Order: sequence, then structure tokens, then C-alpha cells
Amino acid sequence: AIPLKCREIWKRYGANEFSDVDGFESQFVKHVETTLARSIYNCDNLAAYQATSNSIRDKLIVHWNKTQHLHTAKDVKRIYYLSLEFLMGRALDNALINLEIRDLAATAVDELGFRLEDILEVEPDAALGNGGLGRLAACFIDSLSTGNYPGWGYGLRYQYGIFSQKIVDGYQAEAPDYWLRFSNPWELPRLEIQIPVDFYGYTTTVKDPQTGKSKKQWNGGEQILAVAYDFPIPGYGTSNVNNLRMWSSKPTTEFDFQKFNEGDYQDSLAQQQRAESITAVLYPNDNFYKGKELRLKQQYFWVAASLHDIVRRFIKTKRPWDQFPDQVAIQLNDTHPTLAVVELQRILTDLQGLEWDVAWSIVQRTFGYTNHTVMAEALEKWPVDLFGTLLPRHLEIVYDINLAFLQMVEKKFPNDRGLLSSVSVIEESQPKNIRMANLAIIGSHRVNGVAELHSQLIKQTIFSDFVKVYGSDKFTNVTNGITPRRWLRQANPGLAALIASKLGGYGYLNDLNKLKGLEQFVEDPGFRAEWAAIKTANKTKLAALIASTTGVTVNPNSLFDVQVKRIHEYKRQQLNIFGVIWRYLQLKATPKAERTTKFVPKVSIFGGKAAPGYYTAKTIIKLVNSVGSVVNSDPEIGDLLKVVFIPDYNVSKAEVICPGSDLSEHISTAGTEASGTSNMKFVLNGGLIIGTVDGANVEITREVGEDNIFLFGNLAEDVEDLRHEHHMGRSHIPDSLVQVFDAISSGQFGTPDEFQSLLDGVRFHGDHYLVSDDFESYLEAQKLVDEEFRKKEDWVRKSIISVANMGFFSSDRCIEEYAENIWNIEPLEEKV
Ligand code: GPU
Repeated sequence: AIPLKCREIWKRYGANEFSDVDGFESQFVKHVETTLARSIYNCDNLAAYQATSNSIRDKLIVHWNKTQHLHTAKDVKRIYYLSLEFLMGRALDNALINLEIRDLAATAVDELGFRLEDILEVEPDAALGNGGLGRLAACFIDSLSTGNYPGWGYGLRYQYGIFSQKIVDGYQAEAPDYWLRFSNPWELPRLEIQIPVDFYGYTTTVKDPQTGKSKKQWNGGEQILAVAYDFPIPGYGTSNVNNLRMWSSKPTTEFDFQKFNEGDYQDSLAQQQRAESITAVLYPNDNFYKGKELRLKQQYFWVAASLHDIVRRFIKTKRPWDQFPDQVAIQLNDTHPTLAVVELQRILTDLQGLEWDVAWSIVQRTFGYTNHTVMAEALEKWPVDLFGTLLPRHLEIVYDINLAFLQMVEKKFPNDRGLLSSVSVIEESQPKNIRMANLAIIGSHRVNGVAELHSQLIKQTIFSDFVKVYGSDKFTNVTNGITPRRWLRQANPGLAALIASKLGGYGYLNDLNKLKGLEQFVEDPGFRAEWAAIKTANKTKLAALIASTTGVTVNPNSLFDVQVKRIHEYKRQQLNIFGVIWRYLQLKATPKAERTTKFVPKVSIFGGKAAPGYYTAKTIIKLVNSVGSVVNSDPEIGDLLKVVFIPDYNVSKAEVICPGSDLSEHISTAGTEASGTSNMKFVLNGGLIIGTVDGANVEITREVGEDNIFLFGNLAEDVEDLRHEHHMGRSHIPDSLVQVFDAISSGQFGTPDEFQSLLDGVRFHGDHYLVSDDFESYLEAQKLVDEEFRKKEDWVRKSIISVANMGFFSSDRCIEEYAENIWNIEPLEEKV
């Protein structure tokens, strides 16, 4: 510690953060000249972005330090959110908004000769996630800070985020996303925090010198270091700044001298360098499991480093171990971090010498597990051999956990072999697998789904046998949400300002139920006009994005119908494009004079990435582009229909797309989309949705009212029977869809061969996603959309009423529910 007599100087100079335009400008210039070693003569937008970000970062670090110091001093319980994905997007605008200094910064950079909009555009997205699951983690981390919860995120600092998508001849091509090209001002490298992580090796039984008892020991074979990079996460309307700690792998300084002496210097070094590949790249699969060894390595590397960090922090409090769950809550974002359950049990028993049962009770009280899908192909199952080679001691512990669990089940339900085999952590298949979801359930005190329907479904389907074992109280629901700071204030400043003018300021941004106050203005024609004008301005901005990325010019007066999300058969972009083809055929078949009275001019907007190995998803992208090139160049059609595919959909593009939609599509086969979160983003930005009775669409309907949403299609409860019908060969393809298929097969949209498999999936392979069953109902709903869109004033009314009722979908509400029902944790506000 610093001697008392020296502390005066520290106090005098410590933490002098700027608070006005002058202060910001002085920081900016200082960073240009010293941090960046540039000058007034060579300061471009990139330098201006970095100088601005560094100035903001200084402020964040001051707050970060205070917050962390406070949490340690008060010795509070912390929540650790373990997620293999954090889809953060850009940080600068978000920091300016959360710190409430956006206007100040805009003025300052203007005085310095720049435009804030240009500076913001320089920042690359931090795209360390695939889709909804990763973006949910990003929204949660924002809400944790905003709600003053002592909470940390733990993730991996991938050097390559989700690939960037190019469209070449209508096909998706992947390019690497090396987002760390320039130094990243939003991370603090903690190069002094280096945690060794072991892999491979073997286990032995040794005698504990203290107790004389024999115990298991893991002798690791390969060691890799985890280096911490901290991302400060500012809250809105508070000076609380939480931490997102991201691990990066690097070689140990240990060196294989034997190899070296054998003259194999090159090889020895090369092997070391391979350590860095662990955190090199994010796996690009969404809602799909692929058993790759490197992925399991990533999972253990991340979990081991994070738990080491958490345990070290707990040990510093000098509390007895049984208080661990009073100080630590760990949330498992899907099954990806489930090894944490095993690792904590190993730390407590092998390393800290606790009795098995004592340790296990601590483990169970610590963890909560969130499930994000019921689809079988997404459930993680690691082959026992692979697992045991990489983590030999962990495999033994898994078997011990399973044995104790199955003994408990056997006692409660004697002689129920079916039950035992279904709840067992080990799938007795050839080869044997470890079922990570089973392990996560057994190791947690609470399991939650992400929307009401989904939470019901997990109890009735994939986890029904666990409900039998544990009762249903272990299973709960926390409906997803989104942060209104990014998804309203940042993405849609115009609408956010109009709302603020009616609700007495921006206080609604962290108390979203206040939006309800908008309802009283719905009959004010002036207000409606302003509301509509903002939508038009946002559509114009989206039209500009479409023009610059696709070369297609679209008319902002058309109905903008948007489906942007990962490309997946279950999300049914194929249903959408088949519907577009139907519309095109109908348009062509309608006499010219009648076209404008029968159809509203429409732009069908698609976007989203397909997993690189997902052939059918890639075929859907190609079909959309092929339809686009035919329709967009058809002189008979003009503005009546345009079809575009916006390449490289990501968070920053979503911030332009969501505010610019009239209608968005959330049309998954009922029961397959656990929640969806873009549905919430679109409605919060004044768009209406067309959707199935699935995921959070159900609760959106409950909140905004049935008149303000276009629902269609079969219900989740009917899906099983319908699939059965298909398998019995009792399929019916409606005539409309037959016509669409005929048009495709005739070559109207290019070589039909490549689309054949897409059509055959519906016609001959059981139509697993029920496109044929829902097609007519979808067309009906689209017809209703056309009718309603013509009634301009009513449409605006629907838009206002919907936004007014979206308060429930703030991620602040989610975090409060987790805090109260799962984490048992309290907010702690810093006194400024
Ligand atoms: N989700 Br599993 C993903 O984005 N990736 C995954 O690998 C899995 C789930 C999504 C769900 O599909 C979506 O419905 C949900 O809203 C989101 O997680 C957040 O819960």
C-alpha cells in the first residue's frame, strides 16, 4: 500500500474526468498527440474515432475502478454471466448515450473539425456471437450495469468474430472478420492476469499428506495461459460500470527443452504457437451442435479460467466454503459452460479437500441454467472418448455425479429403467455421449426457458422426465428482453426524442413501462403526423443502406416488409420467399389497370447469415437473390414489388433496419423459436409484425393486443400430429404453393436444379417445417396486411399503441426477475 504521507498527491491528481466540452476537447487533443502520436496535420476519421474513444474510455475506467472498489469493500454477492457469445456491436455511441454525454461529444468533435456520425461509422462491430443468444448476453450485460447489479460477464476474446458475408452471384461467400485490425480502445489488457489451464494428461491416486486419505489427482499434459481483457460496461443513468472479462489464449513460457536440445527448436516453438488457436475464432453455428475438439477446448479453457478467477476472489474474503453460494451466483448461458459445474466440483473436492456431498450442495446452489432451444440438433452431446482424452479427471467426476444422481432417482422411482436411461448424463449409444443439458440441470438449482411458451415446452418435451424427478418448481420462465438504450435511443434517436417530448424526458429509458403514457396521444393527429414522419425518415435511411449495399433503388413510400435473422429452415425464410413469388405471379396475372388497387407497393427485405456448412440455408439465400434479380428488373412491375437481400447483417445494420420497417416477419414453425428478440426490437421501433404463435410473439400479442399483430399458422400443439401425417404420406400441398413450385421448376428464377432440394424437402421429405400446412394461412395474413396498410391513419394508431405497450420487453425487467428468482442478488447503487 502507498504510505499515508504520499497519499495527498494521489488524491490531488486522481480521477480527474472531464465534464464539459472544453474538458473533452483537451482529452481528445492529448490522445491524438500522445496516445496516437498523430497531429493536427494527419488526424483523419480513424484517429478522431480513436481519440474520442480513448477519452471516453478514460472516463469509464475511473467509474469502473470506483464500482469495483465499492463491490469489494461492501463484500456483496456477485452474479457471473457465463456466455460463449457476446454480440456487442459498436461501443462508442452506446457509451456516449449511457454516460449521457452524447450532445457534449457531438459539439466538441464538431468544434474540432469532425462530424460525430462519421466518427461512429469508423468503429468495427464487436461481433463475438452468432445471433439471438449472443445478443441477449449483450443486452443483459447492459441491464446489469444499468440496474446497479454487481455482475460480471465472462467470455472469450475471439480474434475473429462471426464471418463477414459477401454475396457473389447471389451466393453467400464468407470472409474472415479480423475485428482487432486497429488497437481496440474498449478493452483493457490485463496482461498480468495469466491463468494456467491444463489439458490432456492422466489421473493418479495420491495420499493427502494432511489427512492421510487417498484422493484423485489430475496430472495435466499440456498447459495454456488464459490472459484477461476487460471490457468496461457502462450503465445508463448511473455511474455504475461493470466488467466483461474476455479470455485470450497464449502459450506458456514453459519450453520443451528436451525437444530444443534434440535440435527441434522450430517444431517446439510451432507447437507452442498452436496455443493461440484456442481463442482464434468463433464457431459460426447457430442453433446447431457440431462436436469439434477445438470447441470443447474453448469451453474448458474459458470455464477453467473464469472459475479460477471467481474462486480466487471468494478466497480473498476469507469466508468458509459453505458461504460460496451466498457470494457467488453463476448463470450458464445455454449448455456451453456446463463444464463449470464439473470444474467447481473438482476445485472443491480435489483441490480444497471438501467432502463430495458438501461440495455438491455448494455447486448446485451456485448455478442456474438457461435453455435456449428444444430442437434436438442443437443439444450438445460430447463423445465420451473425446471428453476423457481432453479432460480425464473431469470424466471421472461426471461419472461420479451421474452415479449419485441415478441412485437418488432409483430410490425415488424404483425399477424404472426407462426413466434412468432418459435422465442419465451418459447416453448409452455407440459411441457413448455426455448429455450436457442433463448435466446442467442436475448441477443447477434452477432451469429457465426464455419465453412462456418455450418454458412450458421444455417441461412437456425434452425435460419432462426431469420434472418427474425434481418436480416442476425447479423449472421457471424468464421471458427475454432487449435494452431500450441501444434498440430505441441509439437506433432511433428521432422516435426516442419524440417520446421523450411527450413523457417528460428520457426517464422512460430505464423504466420502460412509462411508454404506456403514449396511449393518451394516439388520437392527436399532430402527434400521429410526427410519428409517421419519423418512420418515413427512418425508411429513407434504410433505403439508402439498401441502395449502397445492393444497388437497388427502392421507394420509401412502399411497405417495407423485413425478415432479418440467421438463415434457418425453422425460421422459414423459404416460406417468406415462396410468398413473395406468389405475389409476383399474382401481380403479373392482374391486368395493369387493377394492380395498384389490388396490391400495395412493397419492398421485401431479407438479411442474415447461413452457417458455412448449412447447404439448405445457403440455397435459400440464392433463391432470394435470384427472385430479386428477376423481379427488380421486370419493367412491368416497377415499384409494386422489389426484393432485396442486404449482405452481412450485423448489429450495426440492425440499428438501421429495425427503425425502418413497417412490417417484420417472425414466422418460425410453431414451437421451434424459443423466444426471438428481434420481434421485440421491431415493435419497439414502431413496426408491426406478421408472425406465428411462437416464442415471445405470444407475449407480444398479449401486451399489444390481437388487433395490432398479424398472426397466422398452426399452433405448437398441432405440430407433432401434422408431422406424423406427412410421414404417413398424407400431405396436401395447396394449389398456390404448387404454382410457386411450378414457376421455380420452369426456370423462371434461373437454373431450377439448385432449388430442387428445397422444393423436394416440402414435397417428398416430410415437410418438417410445415411450409405446406401454413402457406395459405400466411398468404391470408399478408392480404390483411395490405388492407390495413392502406388505412394509413389506423396503421399509425396501431404502431403507437404497440410501442406504448412494449414496456414488458425491457431487458431491465428480465434482469430483475433473474436477480429475484434465481440469483438472489440485490442492486448496490454507488453514491456519487
Ligand atoms: N438461440 Br440454442 C441462438 O441464437 N443460438 C443458439 O445456438 C440457440 C438459441 C436463440 C434462440 O433461437 C432464440 O429464439 C432466442 O430468442 C435467443 O436464443 C435468446 O434466448
